[in-house]
Amino acid sequence: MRRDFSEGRTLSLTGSDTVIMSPNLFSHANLDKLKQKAQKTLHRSLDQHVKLAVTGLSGSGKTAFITALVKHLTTQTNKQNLPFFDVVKDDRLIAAKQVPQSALDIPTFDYPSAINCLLNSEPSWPESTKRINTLTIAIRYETKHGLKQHVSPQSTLYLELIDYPGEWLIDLPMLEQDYASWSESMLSLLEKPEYSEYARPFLTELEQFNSEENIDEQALKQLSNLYTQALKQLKSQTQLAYLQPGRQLIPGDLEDAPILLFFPCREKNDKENSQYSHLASRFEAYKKQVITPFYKNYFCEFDRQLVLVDVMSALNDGPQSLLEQKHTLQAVLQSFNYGRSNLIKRLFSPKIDKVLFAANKCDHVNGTQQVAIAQLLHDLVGEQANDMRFNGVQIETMAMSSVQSTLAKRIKEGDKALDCIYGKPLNEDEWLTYLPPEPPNHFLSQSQWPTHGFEFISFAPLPSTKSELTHTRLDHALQFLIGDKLQ
Ligand SMILES: Nc1nc2c(ncn2[C@@H]2O[C@H](COP(=O)(O)OP(=O)(O)OP(=O)(O)O)[C@@H](O)[C@H]2O)c(=O)[nH]1
Ligand SMILES: [Mg+2]
Repeated sequence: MRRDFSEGRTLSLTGSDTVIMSPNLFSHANLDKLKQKAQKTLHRSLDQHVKLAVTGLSGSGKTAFITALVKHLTTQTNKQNLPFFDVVKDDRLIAAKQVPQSALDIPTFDYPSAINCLLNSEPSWPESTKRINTLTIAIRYETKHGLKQHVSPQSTLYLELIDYPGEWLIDLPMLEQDYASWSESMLSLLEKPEYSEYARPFLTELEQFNSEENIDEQALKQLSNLYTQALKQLKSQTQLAYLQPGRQLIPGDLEDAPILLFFPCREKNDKENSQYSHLASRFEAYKKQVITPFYKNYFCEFDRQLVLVDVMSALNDGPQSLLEQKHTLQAVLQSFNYGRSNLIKRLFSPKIDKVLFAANKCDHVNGTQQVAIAQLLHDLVGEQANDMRFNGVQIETMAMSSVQSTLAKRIKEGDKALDCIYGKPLNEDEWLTYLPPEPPNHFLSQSQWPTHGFEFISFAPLPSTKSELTHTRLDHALQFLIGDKLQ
């Protein structure tokens, strides 16, 4: 049924939908408005929000990655720069820009400072992160397929990123422990020969500590400070990352708060008002009031996850470090995504469907060696990756450098060509041509370790030309992490 609009009263859109129209309402202008409104509503419903968890231990390169991502998406979106990022390759990326974040209670990622460091005439790395912060990037693009293309040639993807001190990530496995089991695991670690020298003042004082006595805040504070000192020493002198509680290293807003004043103790004592029970209740309070809200508020509901790993620093430090890195990654990943305990299940609703493991800073080795670095990482996280795949998560492992610090340089030595790297070592004035040691492509035990160990050098970021950054495989990473959301 269809009547003349100018006179009519009734318009049948489908066989059953009957809409009563006033003739003077139904001018062309109004029809256009209605169309626009309908399109806007559709656009809005087609816009997508993606929360990307940028995960990694302290110093793994989270802040540098976020800075590089913002820089490349906002000002360097050309095919030469991001050839494997489909939306750029297909000329469909319209523009990307930072937009107001939805979380109003945490600071905004300080992109201007971070990018200034990297683009400076004497480039330097952004500072280590001291507080949680966040940033949202809106990416407007032309759609490619199906329904979207039919109704709307454009869509927007809101990409939400969170940056935080890597030390805080290490606290997550504590949620599955009670004070006694946590104490046992931390003390066994500190007592290992390679770490005990850094923890000696704390361990010696702990021997004198009587956990049965009534609460003595002063004594607890003193031992707690010694424990924090031990953690700080281990952080600065070794590559050990499993240092709990993370807030004793980077307190954020909790500087000097009593909730941080606890340490591991084996002398179990259930007496009410004993030092031990006081420590145990502080430990539980830390879990409940610090760790749980942090993860609940900021870490649940992620869609995608990037796990950055600095394998070369662990190799530099020796076999024990590599082993510790493997264990730390296992512990964190297990509880992060697919914790088996009910508590973790209640805390998170894991909906992450893609995880990228990236051996970061791969420009510390030459192009051929980068393959070995990616294989080594694959070996380190193999078990977790397998669990995730079993749970339906898509996994990829690659070697990447979000900000490049070296150039490839081939030099001749007699008949041989040597694939070197060229850059300015951190804190040095002279540029260096360096032949990196051959990295292993699988996990090495102590007995397999080469006699002279490994020496990979860290470099300052490359000076930028035309205020642009360079990268290694950042485009591959972007394609894997969000490429499918930009179709
Ligand atoms: N070559 C290279 N080095 C990098 C890269 N990203 C980070 N680095 C090095 O790693 C250091 C730590 O990087 P950050 O980005 O601060 O690491 P983070 O994970 O944010 O560390 P926290 O804030 O302490 O948790 C930098 O100071 C650089 O020396 C990269 O893409 N390439
Ligand atoms: Mg950081």
